[in-house]
Amino acid sequence: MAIAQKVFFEINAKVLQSKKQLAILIDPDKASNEHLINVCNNANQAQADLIFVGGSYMNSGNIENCILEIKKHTTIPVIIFPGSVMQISKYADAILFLSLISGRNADLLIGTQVLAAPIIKQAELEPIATGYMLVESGNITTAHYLSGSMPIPRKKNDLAAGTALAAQMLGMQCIYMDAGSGAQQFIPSEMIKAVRSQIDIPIIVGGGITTPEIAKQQCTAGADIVVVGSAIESDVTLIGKIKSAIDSL
Ligand code: 1GP
Repeated sequence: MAIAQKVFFEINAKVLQSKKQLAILIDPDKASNEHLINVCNNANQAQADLIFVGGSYMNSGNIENCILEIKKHTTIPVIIFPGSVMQISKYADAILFLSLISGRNADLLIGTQVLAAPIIKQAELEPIATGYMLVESGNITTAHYLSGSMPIPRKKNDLAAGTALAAQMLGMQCIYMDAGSGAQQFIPSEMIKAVRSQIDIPIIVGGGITTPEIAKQQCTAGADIVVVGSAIESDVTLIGKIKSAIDSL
């Protein structure tokens, strides 16, 4: 039997109401329990929409403990943003079932998914089919390096739009445009606009979003969900500030 698409349904309902969403990205390697509690408290207060958990390169292997700890302190949906097939846990609410459509690395287009699919099914975890696009961001991020793939050049708006359109035609549920964690340059607004003009499915944008102004700009360009990771690691009060900024749109 197919797994219910509860989390995606909620995401899409907000998209249909043109309500912009904030996803907080937590890297389990960098999150002490104290930090997690702090993030959850701020997220609850700000009514953040989603919590993503995962990392391109994880050393500690404690994704499950991290999710369980988050679950003790919030009811905000927890979605795994997996860096590898090892990052699957039945305690999350959903998982971004990613295909790296900006690259030409067969393993990350379909290979890893073949390994992960039975594990996700057994865990009764909701998969959200996501076309994942890495975009050139000024520096080589961990995701760029580990994927062994070329990101989309930041001025090639037509390539980005065509890639996203192909993903929609293939039946993917959303697009994730990522400059990579700690990116020097966030995704250009023009590129988000070009992608938005071609597709109807939700657009997630992340990488290098460090201020409420940038988050607002990315939403105005067409992002439905902005993902903020690194900046919140150093300042949890940004959760409330970014959420108010995108709510004002
Ligand atoms: C990375 O999009 C996420 O995959 C978030 O990036 O850590 O730069 O916010 P930051």
